[in-house]
Amino acid sequence: MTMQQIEYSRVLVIGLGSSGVAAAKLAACDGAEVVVTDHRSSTELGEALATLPANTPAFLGAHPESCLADIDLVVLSPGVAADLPLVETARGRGIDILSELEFAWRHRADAPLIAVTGSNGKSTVTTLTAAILQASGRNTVAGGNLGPPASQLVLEGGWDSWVLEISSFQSETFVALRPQVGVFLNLSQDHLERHPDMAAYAKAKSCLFASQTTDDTIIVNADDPLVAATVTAARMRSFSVKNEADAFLDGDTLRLYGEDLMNRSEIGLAGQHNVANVLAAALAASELGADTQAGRTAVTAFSGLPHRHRVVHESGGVRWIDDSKATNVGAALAALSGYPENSVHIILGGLGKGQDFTPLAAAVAAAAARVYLIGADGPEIGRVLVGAAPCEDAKTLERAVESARKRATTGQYVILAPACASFDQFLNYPARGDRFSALARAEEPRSCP
Ligand code: UMA
Ligand code: ADP
Repeated sequence: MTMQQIEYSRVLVIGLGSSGVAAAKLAACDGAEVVVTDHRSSTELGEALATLPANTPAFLGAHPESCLADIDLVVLSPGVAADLPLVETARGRGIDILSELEFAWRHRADAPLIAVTGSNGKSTVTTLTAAILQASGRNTVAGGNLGPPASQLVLEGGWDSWVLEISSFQSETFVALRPQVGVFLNLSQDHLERHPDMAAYAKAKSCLFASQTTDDTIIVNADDPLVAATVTAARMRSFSVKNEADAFLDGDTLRLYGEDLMNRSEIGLAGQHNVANVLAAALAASELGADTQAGRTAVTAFSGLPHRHRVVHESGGVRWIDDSKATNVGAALAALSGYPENSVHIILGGLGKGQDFTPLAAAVAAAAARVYLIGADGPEIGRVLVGAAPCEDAKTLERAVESARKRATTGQYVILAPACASFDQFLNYPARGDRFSALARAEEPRSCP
């Protein structure tokens, strides 16, 4: 099998989550011999194994070196670290190594790709960009980090252009992936549990633009100096909510290349950050020929994705907002911005991923009536918020909601925007958000476990 610049006949796929399984199926469709490995056992993997092509050799429970025998390509799931010993061994032997996303892309390098990265807003911008292109009559699909995996999109086929959300886990091992349009939304601390420091995280993000040429476009946030300074050969287009740019907010009007796009009141999503997201999506879609009117219609119809700052309940004049996807400090700051002083009961905490929580203090002081701390790193957040607002170490979401219900009064908000990952107490962020919604809607106070 020959893909763009790589020939392979026997591939090892590491990790059997959604992307690994899709990559294994895609490799089998290529006619390659497929071998898989996962550090979970067959019992833990359960259904994932059943969905693999029949008789796929599987090394489970560990990653033994023997699984590299005769392998000429290794495909990495995003959750697999690039310095895993098995990957280092493969590298030492000169075996080609590709992330699942680049493996998929090499099957469809002919199709126009818009690739979206940044610390926050990727899923929103990816979804909106695809919606604008679809409204303009293009046969565009969306996927990548927000799912479905890129390999799954290739297997399904039937489209002519794609918009992929790219995480730093995916881009850090990019070799030649070259998006016709790259979008860089913003950069703030995240995933320091995986990347050794902020410089390494930023470098992993910038790999998305490294193979672009002067024929390609990079769309950058002019309001974020780190992003605006990205080094690339691609022609640069910029968006801003502060100053004039290719797409910018002019008073209450969003302008795209000097033309009126829409009034900000037509955007169905709250917050200045979502104005920035709309500007980025409009610019990106315009690179593939999107129609301005269709773009306006698509943006107006878009009511946001679940668990991203959505009102899930209202009772007694108190609004309950699920922003469980605010898994880093940058997103929690966006969640707090624009609320009046003393109006927000905010739930913070979970797994902090090595972040510095200090920037939260000013935003909490400006908007919060009270803070409810949960999870493993709740106490660490409490330490930086001393003096900013009254803090309560609720420990669990249940206790936090119960306490907030007693204290929040008409005109106030209870917001779950934890600035942390959820894995210490929940399966994932959607499970945390769903639990919050269920607790919010239960009018009777619940007893604590
Ligand atoms: N595994 C190993 N060895 C390792 C590490 C993991 O065998 O050293 C195995 C695990 O046992 C598990 C499998 O790998 O069976 C999991 O692989 P994965 O973590 O890559 O999970 P997938 O289900 O393939 O999901 C991945 C993304 N996950 C991560 O980046 C952690 C999903 O993003 C993405 O939706 C999916 O591919 C489709 O592209 C999730 C995510 O949390 C939502 N992303 C992070 C974020 O958004 O902040 C980056
Ligand atoms: P990502 O895919 O990068 O995680 P999402 O669109 O899923 O981005 O949003 C994740 C979180 O970030 C949510 O809490 C959302 O409200 C917030 N958010 C969305 N866009 C931005 C932005 N441009 N800047 C800061 N925070 C944002």
